[in-house]
Amino acid sequence: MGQIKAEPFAFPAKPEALALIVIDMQRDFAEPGGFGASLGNDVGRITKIVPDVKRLIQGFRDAGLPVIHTMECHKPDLSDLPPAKRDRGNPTLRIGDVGPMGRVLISGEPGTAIISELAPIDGEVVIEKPGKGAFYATELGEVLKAKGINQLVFAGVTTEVCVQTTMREANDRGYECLLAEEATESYFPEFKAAAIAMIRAQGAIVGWTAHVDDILEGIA
Ligand code: TIU
Repeated sequence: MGQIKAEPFAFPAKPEALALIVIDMQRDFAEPGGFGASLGNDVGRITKIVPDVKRLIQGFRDAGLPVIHTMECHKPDLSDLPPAKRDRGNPTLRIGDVGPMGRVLISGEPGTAIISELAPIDGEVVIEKPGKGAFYATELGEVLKAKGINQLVFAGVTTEVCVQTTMREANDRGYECLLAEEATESYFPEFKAAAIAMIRAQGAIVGWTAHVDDILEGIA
């Protein structure tokens, strides 16, 4: 492993320091009846990336590199859900309400689970996060430090919300960040395109972006 072909220039991958973070590939964002759909979004856009996310995860597993999963969710008593978050967005179902897949975005509920095709395997870390960013109010920073990780490849949803927020948090904490373009998606194609452009602008101001094929070739 060495360089991964990327934009705006090659990503200097270090095998001992690299992990994959798969953000919020949960039923609540990808299936009808969940939180994403309740906000009025076309969740079919999210399911289309599943094959690319799956082969990226498999590539990291095959290379013996860590795969870390995140889930946006809250405690059943909603004590980690600020009213400002619960009240916003005018969804038909609010976080904590009972929907067709159980209580929306609540830890342990069926709709909160990672979709079955991308389920974590034994030994993989799963971070439950109450915010859009995966570092806020979670153990992610300590987990990465313990593993000696300082380079992160990102996949998951949505590109401009939880993925970009987490990349920005990671960038400020000193991690080198690479976004896998076909393994992330937004409900809004123009937002995905804009997020990719702004991440890699100004000489990788937030990080790099790369195609899944080039990442898999680089870590093989
Ligand atoms: N609504 C939306 O685009 N995203 C979220 O609420 N969460 C994540 O991005 N995971």
